[in-house]
Amino acid sequence: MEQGKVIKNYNSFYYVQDATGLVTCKLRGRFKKDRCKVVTGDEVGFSRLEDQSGVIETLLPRRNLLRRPSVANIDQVIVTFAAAEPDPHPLLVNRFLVLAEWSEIPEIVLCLNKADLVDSAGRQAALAAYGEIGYRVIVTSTKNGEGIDALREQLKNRVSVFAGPSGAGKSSLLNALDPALDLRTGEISSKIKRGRHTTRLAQLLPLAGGGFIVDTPGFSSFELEKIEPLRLAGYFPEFRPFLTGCRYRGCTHSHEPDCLVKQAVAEGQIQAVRYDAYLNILQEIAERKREYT
Ligand SMILES: Nc1nc2c(ncn2[C@@H]2O[C@H](COP(=O)(O)OP(=O)(O)OP(=O)(O)O)[C@@H](O)[C@H]2O)c(=O)[nH]1
Ligand SMILES: [Mg+2]
Ligand SMILES: [Zn+2]
Repeated sequence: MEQGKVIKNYNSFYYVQDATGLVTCKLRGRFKKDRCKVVTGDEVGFSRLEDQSGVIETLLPRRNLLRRPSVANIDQVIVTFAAAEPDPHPLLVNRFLVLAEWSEIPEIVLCLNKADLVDSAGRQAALAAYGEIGYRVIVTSTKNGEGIDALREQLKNRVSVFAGPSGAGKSSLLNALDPALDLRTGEISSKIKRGRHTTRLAQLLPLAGGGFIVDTPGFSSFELEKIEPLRLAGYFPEFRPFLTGCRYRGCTHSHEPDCLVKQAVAEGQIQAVRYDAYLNILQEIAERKREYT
């Protein structure tokens, strides 16, 4: 049996990349009744038919899985946001960060794009805020080329997903990295995006220098309701040192007295904007839970 990576899934066809090239595969029947879904990014074993097409026989264990779009085995997420136009929306950026942490993506990098639109004070503020948490921040501009080489280096030989608000410049960045990708840009209207022609087709696009990237549509809202409320704080890396030692076991770090997280916020060790994002998501999760139970 041969082995390869699913780079695209369209209707019932799976395009599997192996060392020799791209093989068009179908699924062995038993996958269908197992309700075991093969998604883009999966490593699979397949057998070859006479016409050189393939049949997927086995699904190898996944390292992680991102939902919407469904992509497996991601090495890193590049959370992209604009320094201006649209103005950065910290809650939205923080939601993307939580989504990536929850999905167990090994590396999370921020990309501050449209640096050409702000002065150095504007970019320093954004850099400091996220750098303090411990995330790497790459500052880019597709208009003057700043940071494109650094980004290309970060992507080399890895599977990277670009996520972030609509209009941040994700597709533009990918085109700047590799003009052969020729992705569509500038469509900010979300109405168009939800139209019937817009399949949320997640595709691994090979990069010229090695590696794959996934461009995602800039959804402005997504649900984090599957997160366990008591686990949420752990998805904020800078909260972790404060998570053991609150007075109450099962402290949600919201209303309880003698809470080390709240104390860290008061002392400036945790940024207020991050704590606000935490409370906001916590409330959303709690409401959903009530609806379902
Ligand atoms: N000034 C400036 N404009 C940029 C930059 N990068 C992209 N843009 C512009 O921002 C707009 C949106 O860019 P896209 O690449 O389509 O943004 P996106 O993140 O892919 O958006 P969605 O696909 O809707 O999620 C386009 O008009 C781009 O020309 C940049 O570095 N500086
Ligand atoms: Mg785009
Ligand atoms: Zn607490």
